[in-house]
Amino acid sequence: MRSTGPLVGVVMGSDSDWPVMQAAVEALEEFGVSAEADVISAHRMPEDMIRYGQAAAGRGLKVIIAGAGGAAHLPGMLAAVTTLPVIGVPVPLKHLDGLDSLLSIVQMPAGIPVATVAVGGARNAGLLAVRILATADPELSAQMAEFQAGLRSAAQAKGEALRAKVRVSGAGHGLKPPSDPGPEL
Ligand code: RP5
Repeated sequence: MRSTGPLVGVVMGSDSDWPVMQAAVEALEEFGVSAEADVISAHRMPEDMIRYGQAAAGRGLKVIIAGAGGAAHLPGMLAAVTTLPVIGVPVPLKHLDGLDSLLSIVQMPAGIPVATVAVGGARNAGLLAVRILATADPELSAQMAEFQAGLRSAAQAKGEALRAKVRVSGAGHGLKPPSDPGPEL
């Protein structure tokens, strides 16, 4: 499955969210998933936001990733006007470290889900969108399995390097190096 039009809509409340949100687009690009990106502000352009959400499925989008900061109403409001899965990305702003964004996005009322990733977790939003699309795309699913195998190998290599370091220095567990038995009593 590789349609020509975008399958994922990556939208955000302002272009100031882009430094965080671009990681979602990058993750989608890694898997060859076509995406579009735009600024759709829930508060500053509410009519456009409603239009975007209502038209999204009809335009061929399968997933919406929506990021916003502060009083972050964009993901929830889009979820209210579309049947597509919506993934929310809490964007951290200067104050409150993104906790405000997180709570604004995650505390949705029953019936209108938004799959909320970690504060600043746009890459995971992209990867989650890939997983959703992969349920209907065996090729994409195989790509995801390969990606996860790569993560496992990288983590194993980290463990191997750490074990080797501890063996050499005796550090890391409060151990003395084997060459230093300590003072004789
Ligand atoms: C939110 O207000 C946006 O999502 C952004 O995170 C924040 C600040 O927007 P700007 O003032 O930088 O345009 O709606």
